[in-house]
Amino acid sequence: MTDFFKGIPQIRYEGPQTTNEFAFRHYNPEEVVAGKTLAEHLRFAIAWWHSFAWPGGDPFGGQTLQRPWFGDTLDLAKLKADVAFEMFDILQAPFFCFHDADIRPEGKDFAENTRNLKTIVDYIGEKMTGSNTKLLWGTANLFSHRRFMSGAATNPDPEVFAWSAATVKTCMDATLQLGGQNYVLWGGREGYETLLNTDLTQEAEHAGRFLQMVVEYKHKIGFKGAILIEPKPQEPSKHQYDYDVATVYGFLKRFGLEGEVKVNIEQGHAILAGHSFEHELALAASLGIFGSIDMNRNDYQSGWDTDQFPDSVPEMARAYYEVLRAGGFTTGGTNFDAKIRRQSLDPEDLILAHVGAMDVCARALKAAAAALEDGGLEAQRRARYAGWETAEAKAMLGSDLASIEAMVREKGINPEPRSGRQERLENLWNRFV
Ligand code: XLS
Ligand code: NI
Ligand code: NI
Repeated sequence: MTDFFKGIPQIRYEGPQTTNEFAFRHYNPEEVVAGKTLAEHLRFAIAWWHSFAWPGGDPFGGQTLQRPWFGDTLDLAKLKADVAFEMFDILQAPFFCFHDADIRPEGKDFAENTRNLKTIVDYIGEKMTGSNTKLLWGTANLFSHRRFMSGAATNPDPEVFAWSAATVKTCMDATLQLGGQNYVLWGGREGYETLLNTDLTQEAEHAGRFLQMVVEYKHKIGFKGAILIEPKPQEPSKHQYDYDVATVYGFLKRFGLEGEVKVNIEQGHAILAGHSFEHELALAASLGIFGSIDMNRNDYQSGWDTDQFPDSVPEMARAYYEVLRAGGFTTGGTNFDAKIRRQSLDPEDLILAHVGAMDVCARALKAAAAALEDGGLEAQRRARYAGWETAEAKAMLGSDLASIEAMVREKGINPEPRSGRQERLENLWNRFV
């Protein structure tokens, strides 16, 4: 045991009336809602990078957080893992997620990176045998080190492509070893700063081939989890290729991967792309590529990826409504890709940020489940399209423009607009949140 979280009790459900800060007020992991426990619905995961590796910097200032495990040695990386598993236990967290660079010290070359990764993955594997926390997904950090400044798979330098492919192989091996349920690729530097030096065509070809290799390797090693792309429109590059769900789907189709790869959708990224979170979720479900979510929020004034913890039940309820309509998570879950503010120095801040966020998500999920169970919204959605249930309307889709023109003349078709009932539906929705 380390003493980092000394005095902080394990968080338990005490109900909405409790005034105990160190308790769940809404997240009762065992509570059954719509046929599953809240733990099974929500599948919460802790992000290693934000919670244990982030030093608290911003563009104008450096490190604010001083953690006893900061430093590039294997012993400190093990201490970091010890503290991580203590936090998972305090929160009863079902899952965690990691990048290679979050968990291992940076080596002087590829061989040392791989050795370091193996040592720490073995160590984490041992810790997992005595813990209830599982791995939701692993990934490779192909964006922080200076070698990736012009991209990883899309880098003009084939040596960077090679380094990146080799690194992803080691991270997929690590994810398999730890029983991970998904493998994520966020194209951190896959984009451009200026079109003046960029060959869009060639970069897309390389990115497509890279992803095919990932899928080939997944089958080769018998990894049963899902491969997930995480879309994001801007930041860090001026333009990111995996802009949003629609763009990623087009890319997957182009390279024949739409049946192999799904998406990990992040709240803040959806907003940066000019969409709502629920739009991205609904679209992914409709395209058959919904995988998992990164839960967070951005500050609505600052306009960049501030990765704060979610605090809005009504907004999250709209998101979970789409998750439930999509049939819920299979391999995916709710990963808190969120960090405390740089002034939140205390160990308690780290714990309570997660407690609050888990409660917000639980309330949102329960509201969404109640709205879905009520059925009123879905009945009205279906009623709006009821005209298409007639044989005549269906036959029209197999017809052609000239025949439809003849039909419109013959029948004297002259459509009368009908209310979309938006406010009435909003009122109905608001009964549940
Ligand atoms: C950054 C991304 C990143 C991915 C994992 O904006 O959200 O944290 O989730 O590489
Ligand atoms: Ni993000
Ligand atoms: Ni993310």
